[in-house]
Amino acid sequence: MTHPLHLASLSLREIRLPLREPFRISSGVTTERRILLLTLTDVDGVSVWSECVAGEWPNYSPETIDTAWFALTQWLAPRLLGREVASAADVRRTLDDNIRGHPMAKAALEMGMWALEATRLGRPLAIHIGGTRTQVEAGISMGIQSSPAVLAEKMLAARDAGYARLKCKIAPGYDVPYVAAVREAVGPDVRMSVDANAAYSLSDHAVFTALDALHLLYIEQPLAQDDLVQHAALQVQCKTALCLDESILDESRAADMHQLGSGRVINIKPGRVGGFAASKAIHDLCMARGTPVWCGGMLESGIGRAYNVALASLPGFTLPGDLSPSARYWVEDIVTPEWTMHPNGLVDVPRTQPGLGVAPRRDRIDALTVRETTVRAG
Ligand code: OSB
Ligand code: MG
Repeated sequence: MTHPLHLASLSLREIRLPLREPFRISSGVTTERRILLLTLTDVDGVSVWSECVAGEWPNYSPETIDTAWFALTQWLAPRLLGREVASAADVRRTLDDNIRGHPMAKAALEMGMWALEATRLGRPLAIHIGGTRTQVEAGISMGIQSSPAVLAEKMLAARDAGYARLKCKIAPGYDVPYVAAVREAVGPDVRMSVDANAAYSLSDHAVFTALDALHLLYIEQPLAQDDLVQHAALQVQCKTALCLDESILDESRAADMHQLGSGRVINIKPGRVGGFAASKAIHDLCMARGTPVWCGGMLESGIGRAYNVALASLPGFTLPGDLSPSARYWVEDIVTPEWTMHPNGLVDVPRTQPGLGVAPRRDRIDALTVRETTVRAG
């Protein structure tokens, strides 16, 4: 079924892409993305693009674009260049062997190898990784705003645009009145969630009790990024499901979450867990236990989004993902066609052409590039 993959060169480039509006979370604000794009080329000259989702600053996870650049050029690319791997499913093991951490750097390479394999086999990426859906539901993730009224107005517009779920970023001082204003504006039936990005502690009972009254789908990552034990204590107190993002780094953490009762939903970001093999393992484990999962986002360009949409088409992704269309983030994306959302909140999964299903716009990418390097076998 699969054929060996043999990488000949890996190109890295950094592009700068300004966001249409600043994105503020509890731990910092992003106004312009510094995006690391990879081009993987095999010995037959077949070439695919992938994206590393590491941020500009280590405020979500320890990785940044600069640590990923270093890890990829110094440690990870040399693991794959000039040697055959039996299949994309084996890449994870090759990259994890005695190299700890750096999941976003690993994921960019590992997911690129899945796309290379799909392309070589003439298959759409989504189908190649086991996706079954033809469309996926998109939710919006809205940054912290200057007032409850401003947030409510934006979320009303998002509801009217068709988003299947509205997620508000929260932080101490920017929580209950903000989320209550949104609930009031959009009505009782709209699916809503909040994401604290680890900004709270167990002593914040009052906040969680008030959120419990707002009928949220889940509260995402309320407590520390490396915690499972305190989340379990909080889940006992909260009626609302907890959803873990930062705390789930692989399938063993997902199993621990189930064992400890630290949450009832998982946000799978393939970058955070090291790629598609790990994402699929978490997905399979959650499906077996009846735990819903959804695909998170990291303000990706249209290249990274292709990978997220493919992942979200797996059967266990039963909740809307952070899969907003291109125009939510960028004046102009770097792929054609751009990603769009139907008025009912659905995004089409590319299922006809081999590979990603969108074409990177080479001229535009060249014009946005601020640095570039190529690593070759040798
Ligand atoms: O916690 O989900 C998060 C962006 C950067 C860092 C962390 C998060 C996010 C998002 C972005 O919520 C969602 C998107 O890409 O639309
Ligand atoms: Mg999150």
